[in-house]
Amino acid sequence: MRFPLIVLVASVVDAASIAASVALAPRALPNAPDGYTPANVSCPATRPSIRSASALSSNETEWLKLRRNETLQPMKDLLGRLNLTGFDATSYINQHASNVSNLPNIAIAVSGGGYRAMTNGAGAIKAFDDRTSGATDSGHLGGLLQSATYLSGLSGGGWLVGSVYINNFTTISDLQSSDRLWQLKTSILEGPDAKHLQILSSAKYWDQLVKTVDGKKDAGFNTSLTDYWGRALSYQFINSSNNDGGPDYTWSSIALVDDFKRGQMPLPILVADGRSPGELIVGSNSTVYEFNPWEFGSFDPSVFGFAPLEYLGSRFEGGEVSTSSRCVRGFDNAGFVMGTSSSLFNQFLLQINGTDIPSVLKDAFTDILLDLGESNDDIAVYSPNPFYQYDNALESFSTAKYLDVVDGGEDGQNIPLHPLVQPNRHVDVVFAVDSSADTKYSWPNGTSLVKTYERSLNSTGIGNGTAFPAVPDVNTFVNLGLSQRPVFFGCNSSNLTGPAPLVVYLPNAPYTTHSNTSTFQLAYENSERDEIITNGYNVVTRGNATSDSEWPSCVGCAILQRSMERTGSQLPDICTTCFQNYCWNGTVDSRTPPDYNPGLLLSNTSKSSDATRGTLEPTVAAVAVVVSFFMAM
Ligand SMILES: *[C@@H]1O[C@H](CO)[C@@H](O)[C@H](O)[C@H]1NC(C)=O
Ligand SMILES: *[C@@H]1O[C@H](CO)[C@@H](O)[C@H](O)[C@H]1NC(C)=O
Ligand SMILES: *[C@@H]1O[C@H](CO)[C@@H](O)[C@H](O)[C@H]1NC(C)=O
Ligand SMILES: *[C@@H]1O[C@H](CO)[C@@H](O)[C@H](O)[C@H]1NC(C)=O
Ligand SMILES: *[C@@H]1O[C@H](CO)[C@@H](O)[C@H](O)[C@H]1NC(C)=O
Ligand SMILES: *[C@@H]1O[C@H](CO)[C@@H](O)[C@H](O)[C@H]1NC(C)=O
Ligand SMILES: *[C@@H]1O[C@H](CO)[C@@H](O)[C@H](O)[C@H]1NC(C)=O
Ligand SMILES: *[C@@H]1O[C@H](CO)[C@@H](O)[C@H](O)[C@H]1NC(C)=O
Ligand SMILES: *[C@@H]1O[C@H](CO)[C@@H](O)[C@H](O)[C@H]1NC(C)=O
Ligand SMILES: *[C@@H]1O[C@H](CO)[C@@H](O)[C@H](O)[C@H]1NC(C)=O
Ligand SMILES: *[C@@H]1O[C@H](CO)[C@@H](O)[C@H](O)[C@H]1NC(C)=O
Ligand SMILES: CC(=O)N[C@H]1CO[C@H](CO)[C@@H](O)[C@@H]1O
Repeated sequence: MRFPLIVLVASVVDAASIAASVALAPRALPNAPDGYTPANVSCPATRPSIRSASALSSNETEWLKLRRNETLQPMKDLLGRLNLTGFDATSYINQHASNVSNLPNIAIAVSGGGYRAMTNGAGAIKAFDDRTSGATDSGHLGGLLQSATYLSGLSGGGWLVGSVYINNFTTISDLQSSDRLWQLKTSILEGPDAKHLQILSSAKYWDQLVKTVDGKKDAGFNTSLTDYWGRALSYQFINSSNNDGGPDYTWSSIALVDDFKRGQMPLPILVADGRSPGELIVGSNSTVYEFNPWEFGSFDPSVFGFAPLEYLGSRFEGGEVSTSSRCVRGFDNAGFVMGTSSSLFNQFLLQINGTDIPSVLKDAFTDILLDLGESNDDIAVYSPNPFYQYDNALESFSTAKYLDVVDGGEDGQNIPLHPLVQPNRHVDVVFAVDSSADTKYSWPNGTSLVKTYERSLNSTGIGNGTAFPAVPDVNTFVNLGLSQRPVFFGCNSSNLTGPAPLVVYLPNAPYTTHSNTSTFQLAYENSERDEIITNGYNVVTRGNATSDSEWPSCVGCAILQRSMERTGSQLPDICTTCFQNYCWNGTVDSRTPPDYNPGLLLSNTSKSSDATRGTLEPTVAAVAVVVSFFMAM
């Protein structure tokens, strides 16, 4: 009953603000009871409770039946387009459709890295989306998104996933042509481009923003910098018709959208890390949390439980909301969830001494850091802790009154692979888009994969039964060019320590533009934004197969490998060449490489090497504004 009512409310809101209407209709749903402020509501008949992470939720299990079926036609179409000579995609899929679990189970993961990651990742999603004009032409990869079961994002990659899902599974092209969303010309610290929209001045923006957070604070909830950060992000990523950053949009409302309920889009998952009290640097033994549309929680042994996302903020004790308590809704604000996954302000602060900025600013920042550190105010506070006195959780988690949750990349696993290597999810292949800034000039060097691999080695501890393909050290990545072109890891499933997906590593590289902007560059002209998106398109398609005409076929081989192994089928002939060219074969070269500073890979007319993107100029401006923001508080 609730769903139709909500739709009604949404359309009333829309009608009231037709003047501000744009091409993108607002979705998921503005269904929070009191805007940004979490509010008491009556508990549903089945009171919300914490469940063990030993299985998938019944919600996900039921939904997967629909989704896996929905991927079959897109997969036939995609594989049919990938020039897999001698392979009949339709008959293979039809032959196994009665047992869908035999067919490929595809996931896509988009890494963190601020706006660089959002835009480079957007290029990947644009290329994978069969709704993008031209994306189903020969040499392209459109339809991979429609074939995927899961889409995970973290930090800047989470902004991308959030922008798509909160706005009704919109396309990247529509986000690019929107006059309200993804407007990065003015930095988030100034707010939406007032001159352009004539709606909101910076002062008004900050006023609105602070008031909404005050509402949460006044209602008795702990707030932190992440609340402000998440509110600010929302003005760029949520197309609320009131131009108020959609304070009433929840992440859990994604589960209520009709197309999602019918399994017509992949399952979106955002990742964040846990940080122990008093800890400043997140170790690789951190707890990795996920937000899916139904739940918040972790498969890690430290928590090993999931809370119903819609009722986060309720007072759980021992896994139950006591009959004397009311339930709370509206805590899982969509911007707050995106902000949690990207609470990079503390990373930012931690790196301040390594930058060239004037010492005056450094000192100011160090003071702020001390203040924030002392009150633990530089993280997202999840209070009350849903895992309070929850039996499965470790004592340090089950006794905490609140959880500290931080940017999903802080443990070094900057690609959100954790949800996708859970054995219960049975993922066959992950397309892992890496926009990390590992090297001096802000290119990836495989660090993220190394971290995830290392974590999996402690299978009885923090790895908790997960497996991951072997990957080489970061020096090898650079020396062998494995961070400059796609590489497959885990091609040979018999060389794994347990069931694990084949990983198609897609590192950011300069195909048509230098897409290595600083993580802390906060303002982008639309032209620069769009060039990086196009570059990302070229990264995953290898320049629409101009760098290697066999690349599309090789993507097909990666998709099919695990499935054909299960069904005892023979891979198409071309896969032999593909695996020779793209599978890492165990070779290492661990010598320290020279600085990695590649020139453009596709254009011969353009300037040679342009390292300026890696310098810290934009940071100075950003820091100055951030300082004034902190000072103003
Ligand atoms: C959301 O998108 C779907 C598919 O494009 C469309 O049918 C539906 O009308 C859209 N919903 C809203 C509220 O715009
Ligand atoms: C999730 O599953 C539970 C139990 O089956 C059900 O009560 C609930 O409505 C489901 N949630 C959503 C959003 O569909
Ligand atoms: C599977 O998906 C197809 C295409 O969307 C649909 O027609 C069919 O009813 C679905 N089957 C099941 C069992 O859901
Ligand atoms: C398809 O593959 C064949 C053999 O591998 C090759 O000769 C042909 O050029 C490819 N076609 C396209 C459109 O890439
Ligand atoms: C992670 O390791 C650090 C340092 O060894 C330790 O202090 C901390 O308790 C560990 N955390 C967990 C959750 O095991
Ligand atoms: C930066 O360095 C100074 C001097 O070494 C130190 O006092 C300060 O705590 C450092 N600040 C940060 C943010 O690490
Ligand atoms: C790789 O990246 C890490 C940071 O993620 C950095 O510390 C290391 O120096 C880099 N190494 C190379 C060879 O690029
Ligand atoms: C494995 O994980 C456990 C629990 O998190 C920890 O106590 C142990 O030190 C870890 N072992 C290694 C080799 O990292
Ligand atoms: C690949 O196709 C996309 C989308 O049509 C286009 O923007 C891009 O320029 C193409 N890349 C190359 C190298 O032609
Ligand atoms: C393994 O790959 C390296 C390059 O990465 C290549 O030089 C070597 O010949 C390959 N070895 C085999 C056995 O294919
Ligand atoms: C095979 O597994 C071993 C042991 O985990 C590892 O050292 C090696 O690099 C793996 N080879 C490949 C090609 O993944
Ligand atoms: C496979 C595996 O090791 N699973 C463990 C994960 O952690 C929980 C909680 O500690 C254990 O109960 C599982 O056995």
